[in-house]
Amino acid sequence: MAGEADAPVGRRKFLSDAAAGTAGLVAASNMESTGQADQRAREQDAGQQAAPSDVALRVKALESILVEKGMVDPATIDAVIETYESKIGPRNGARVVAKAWVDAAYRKRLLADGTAAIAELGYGGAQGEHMVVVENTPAIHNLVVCTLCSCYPWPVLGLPPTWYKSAPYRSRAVIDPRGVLREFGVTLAEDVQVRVWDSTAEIRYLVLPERPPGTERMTEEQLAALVTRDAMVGVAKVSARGAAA
Ligand SMILES: [Co+2]
Repeated sequence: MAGEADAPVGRRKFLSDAAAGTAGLVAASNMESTGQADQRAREQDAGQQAAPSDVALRVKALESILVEKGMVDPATIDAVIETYESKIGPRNGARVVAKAWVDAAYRKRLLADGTAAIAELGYGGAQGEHMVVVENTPAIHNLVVCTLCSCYPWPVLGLPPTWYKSAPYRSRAVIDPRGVLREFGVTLAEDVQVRVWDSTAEIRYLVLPERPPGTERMTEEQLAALVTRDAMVGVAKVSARGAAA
């Protein structure tokens, strides 16, 4: 894909690494309620018939015909998808994060009931997903994964990136979250606790990253421009560097 050429080594590794499968890792994550486990079992049943959906096959067929007839350039399609993955999609989440940084009452509502607080800004899932927002602090780092498929908080982040759907990320995020974070360029001190959140069809997690130092005088809009998709999945921190002041 167009965007992968300049992706960090870590992401490319997740795309190419044929390491461990995911069997048995759900228990290892050790943090699911019974309800989530039931949902997980249903997802797993569905996943075992892992043929592409009818819609996916039709889309692929259409794309092939358009490319074959020279009507579209595959690089253009990739560029559009990349835009939705990394630019347009995550802007909703970035606005949620920036508002939480500048408005203490909103932050409190967001952490207490993510679904309702996100809906206040006009974002919500048509499928009724429950949104849970988890806050990074100097002592706690949160990381989001879907161990079985690619459940993702799409109303606030758009389309999941390819690495998020890759088997190596899905398995290693649970087995070795610190190692995964290092490959994304995030090295955490030993005393920082890492929490891994396993998304389901019904519960989607969004990370509220730490507000970077040196941003005290920024407006909500300027802050939103700093917030990246990766930071809201928990594989990056938000940096004030390179900010449009
Ligand atoms: Co899933």
